[in-house]
Amino acid sequence: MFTLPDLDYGYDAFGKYISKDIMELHHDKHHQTYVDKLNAAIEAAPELKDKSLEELLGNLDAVPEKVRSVVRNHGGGHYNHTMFWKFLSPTEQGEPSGELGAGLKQKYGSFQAFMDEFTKASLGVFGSGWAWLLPDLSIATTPNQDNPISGGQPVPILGLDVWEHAYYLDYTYKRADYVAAWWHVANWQEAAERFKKA
Ligand code: MN3
Repeated sequence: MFTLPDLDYGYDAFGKYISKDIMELHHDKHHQTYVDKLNAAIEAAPELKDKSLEELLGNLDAVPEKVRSVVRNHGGGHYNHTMFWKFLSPTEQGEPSGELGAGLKQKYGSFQAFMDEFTKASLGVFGSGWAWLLPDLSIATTPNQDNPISGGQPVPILGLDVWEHAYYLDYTYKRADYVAAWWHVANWQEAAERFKKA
C-alpha cells in the first residue's frame, strides 16, 4: 500500500509565497486522492503489488491496460507530489552554489538566464502539468501527472507543479506570479544533492 508522506515543515511554512490553505488542500486532499486511487488500482491488479512506483511509471507498457491510465495519472500524481514537497524550502536559499550553480551558469550563461528559461517553460505548459530540471540541466515539461521517467528520461532534480490547484487560491489565473514566488522557496540544497547522485 502506498501512503501519503508527511511534510518536513508546517502548512504555513511558506508565508506569503504559498498559503497555508493551499498547502493543506494540496497535500491532504489532492495528494491523498492520488494515493487512494493508486492503491485502488493496485488492489484491482494485485500482480503489481510488489513493484515500486518507479518501476511502474518507468514501464507503463507492462502495467495491465485496465489500470494503466489510473497508474499513470494517480501513480504519477503520488510520485510527482512526493518529490515536489522535497523541492520546497521554508528558508529562502537564493541561488544554488557548488557544482549545480556552476553547471547552470555554464549551460545558460547566468542563473538569471536559467530562471528566465525555466519560467518560460513553466508558463508554456498548456493546462495542467509540470516543469522539470533534469540531471543534465536541461528543462523539460510534462502534461497532467506524467513524469519524465515514463518517457525514458532520468529522475528530475527539481520540479514545479503548475496545475491550477497549486496556485489558484493565492494567485487566481496568474501563473506567472506563482512561478515568480516559487523561486523564493525552491530547494536548491535538495536539487544539488540529487544532481550529485545522478
Ligand atoms: Mn499538485
